[in-house]
Amino acid sequence: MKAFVYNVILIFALSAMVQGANINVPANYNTIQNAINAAVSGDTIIVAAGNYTENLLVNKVNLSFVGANAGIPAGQTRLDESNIIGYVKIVSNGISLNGFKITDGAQVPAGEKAGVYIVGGTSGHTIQCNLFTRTGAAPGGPDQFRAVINEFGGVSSLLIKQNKFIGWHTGVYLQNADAVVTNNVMSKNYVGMSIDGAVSVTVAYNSIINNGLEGIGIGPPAVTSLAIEHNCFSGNLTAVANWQSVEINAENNNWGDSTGPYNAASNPDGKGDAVSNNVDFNPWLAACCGDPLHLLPVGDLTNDCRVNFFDFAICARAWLSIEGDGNWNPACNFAAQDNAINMNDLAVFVSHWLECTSSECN
Ligand SMILES: [Ca+2]
Ligand SMILES: [Ca+2]
Ligand SMILES: [Ca+2]
Repeated sequence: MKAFVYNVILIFALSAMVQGANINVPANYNTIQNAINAAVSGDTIIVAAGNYTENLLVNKVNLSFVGANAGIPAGQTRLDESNIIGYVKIVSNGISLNGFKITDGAQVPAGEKAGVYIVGGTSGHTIQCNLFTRTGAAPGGPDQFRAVINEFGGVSSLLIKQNKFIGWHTGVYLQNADAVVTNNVMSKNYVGMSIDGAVSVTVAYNSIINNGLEGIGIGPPAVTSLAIEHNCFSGNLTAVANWQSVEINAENNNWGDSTGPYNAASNPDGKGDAVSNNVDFNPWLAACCGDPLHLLPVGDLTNDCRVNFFDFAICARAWLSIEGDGNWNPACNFAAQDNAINMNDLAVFVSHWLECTSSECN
């Protein structure tokens, strides 16, 4: 009995340690860096709306940064911003940055010009619901500022979600990364996204529009695993430019026109954005949901921008199939961690049930 009580106390003590403390800026510390310096692993730093002209060094593991717009996608109407004017340099694992505005970035010493600069070899970061803006920079000129960049040493388990990138040389620059980039808006940059040497990268459900040179540029070294799917491209000089040797999987995107992307060899009648050679873009989505900011919802297999019984019927046929079966349907493998259509996938599907993303719905 004594041992049991001791273990219960120990578990409570450990869980209290895991949860960490909340530190408020400016109530507890008047700068974000002072809050980081005072924090320990696992703490949450809550930053009120306001301007913070600081370059941040994040050097404690498992810190969460919560801005005034945490949980509000950056493409939507926002509250007053927690605005970091400068860069955020991440040198430790497990960092979450949620709900900030990052303005202009700055030169990272011995690094790049960046908004968020992730040191090579780190893992487990989430960059979510942040508005990355740069003003006064002419995309395509000498300006080389990247909103988010990881060092060439690679990064693992990086999630970049529901952010907006506008006015940068490059919105997101991944190098030898293991990352998921989803539900972001990349607009009016020189390059929306650069991907060099993708170890395992998924770029899905993003609006990639009006970028001056490329929506997505893929460079050497040769990619290991890269999927570009369910994105809406429009108004980019080139939507996807492949500069390395491995063919890129870019099926099931919309390219700004129902006739598909333009490629002189493989789709000369395409009226959408141009696509380079060595990109598999067929089949493509005929339309987004009214405009390129309205993406098809997860779970919509009939491309009507609604998740309903028509979609359910398609996946019901594939229920309990595994890869290789006659009724296997990879489009129903929503939770992709296994090669089976099962409860994991149904849970994802149900979470989107009756979702409608058409411009007619909001
Ligand atoms: Ca194909
Ligand atoms: Ca549907
Ligand atoms: Ca599955």
